[in-house]
Amino acid sequence: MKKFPEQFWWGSATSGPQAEGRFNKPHANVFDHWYDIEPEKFYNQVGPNTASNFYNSYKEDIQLMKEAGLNSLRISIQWTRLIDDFETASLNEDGVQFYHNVIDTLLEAGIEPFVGLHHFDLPVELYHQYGGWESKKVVDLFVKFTQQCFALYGDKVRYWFVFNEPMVVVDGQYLYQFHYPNIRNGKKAVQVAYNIVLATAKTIEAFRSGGWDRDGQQIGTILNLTPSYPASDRAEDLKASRIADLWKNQLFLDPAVLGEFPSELVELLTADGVLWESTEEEKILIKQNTIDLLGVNFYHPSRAKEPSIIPSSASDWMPNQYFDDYEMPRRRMNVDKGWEIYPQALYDISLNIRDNYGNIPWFVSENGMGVSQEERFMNAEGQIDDFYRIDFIKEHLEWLHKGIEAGSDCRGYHLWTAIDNWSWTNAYRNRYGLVSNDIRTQVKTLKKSGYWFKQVSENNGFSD
Ligand code: BGP
Repeated sequence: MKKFPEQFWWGSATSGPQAEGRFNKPHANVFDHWYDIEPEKFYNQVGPNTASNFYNSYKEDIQLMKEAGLNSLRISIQWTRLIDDFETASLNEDGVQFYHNVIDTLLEAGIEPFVGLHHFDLPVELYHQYGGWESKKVVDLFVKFTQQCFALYGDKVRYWFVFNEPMVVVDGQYLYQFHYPNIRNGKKAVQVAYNIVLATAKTIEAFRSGGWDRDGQQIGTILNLTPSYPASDRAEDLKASRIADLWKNQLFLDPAVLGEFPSELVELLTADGVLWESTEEEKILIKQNTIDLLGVNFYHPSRAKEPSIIPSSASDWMPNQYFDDYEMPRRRMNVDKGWEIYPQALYDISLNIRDNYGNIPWFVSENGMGVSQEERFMNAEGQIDDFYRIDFIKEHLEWLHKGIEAGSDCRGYHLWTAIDNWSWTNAYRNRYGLVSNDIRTQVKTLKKSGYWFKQVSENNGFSD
């Protein structure tokens, strides 16, 4: 039997934009807006309008989550639902009440609410008016919004998370064009990364100076870590992998946990003429306001080889001028999603956190397997027999368990996700849930993995 530490968080993550639907929301975020103007960019033209209808069905959904054994759930508060006026952070009462209801229902069900404050859902008005995360003005408006969240829900919520996967915001919006506004501008990307780090530190500062940590409440952030492995031992590949790691992982991990950016990366960006604009005062703020708890989203590793692109000037700067993706022969793939499956990386992450990040408390805040057309696995009883998801989770948990045995302070495992939900431009193509959702009828049914997960949670582990 593989037993996990006592009070281990067995749970899942979801997000406001992917679950709630746009019902009664006073503002549009960047995804809402993008869907309004270019619906053809979304799989089957399905947008975020209904999502998994959580706004209307949160009570029933939370009941299903309980049936799947969750003892904790990460939700996110949408800036565009809670706030009426972004400049003053005045409140939208319907939004205020909705999040009270959700948090109360979770607590009544014995599910600990973990609350995120930004899940790719920048208000589009703030992009059009100020350039979004390019602007430090937006950083300050965001902090005002988070202070409202702490004041409203701070007595009920023990675990707060400032950002979800900031690297995806940088990559999607500013480099590789998969989030609105789909820009390609390396210099802006670097400034946005910095501004998000600054926003994280300023929010943590506001949380602590406001006394919201008074009863042991903690604040953290959620990073998608993708350990980098070199294609070979050749010096060129080793260098490529080192820089990939600096950019993809350490850029956000180091300031969050250690309070400073990796000097190697700062030197590289300086030499290339693309370093962010910052002040000495901000540097101190970042140093002093590091996280209590780290959330790690792990889906796939990254493998790097010597790059092929040679930029001609600083204005063409892109981080991948330093590394190319390497497709290792015979690697295991999740074919539907196009991601490599490499559970051992969770062990490597565990040791990295133990050895290089002061063994900070952390948890797996997302991990999961997206599979298309899951109806093909429906059995005679009408249940989806997702044996592949059970195997996937089990293998990841085995490596995580080894990491914990080696002394890494991992406190939980959250699957992406409890109930099949809407996934950005992929909409409903790939399903991740322990519970299936028929998007035409919104009928939700536990999959085989849902029953299995409940046993794991109840036994605090599983047999080999
Ligand atoms: C993570 C996000 C989630 C979720 C997940 C699955 O990057 O934090 O919001 O969407 O990935 O990926 P996808 O939706 O692209 O299949």
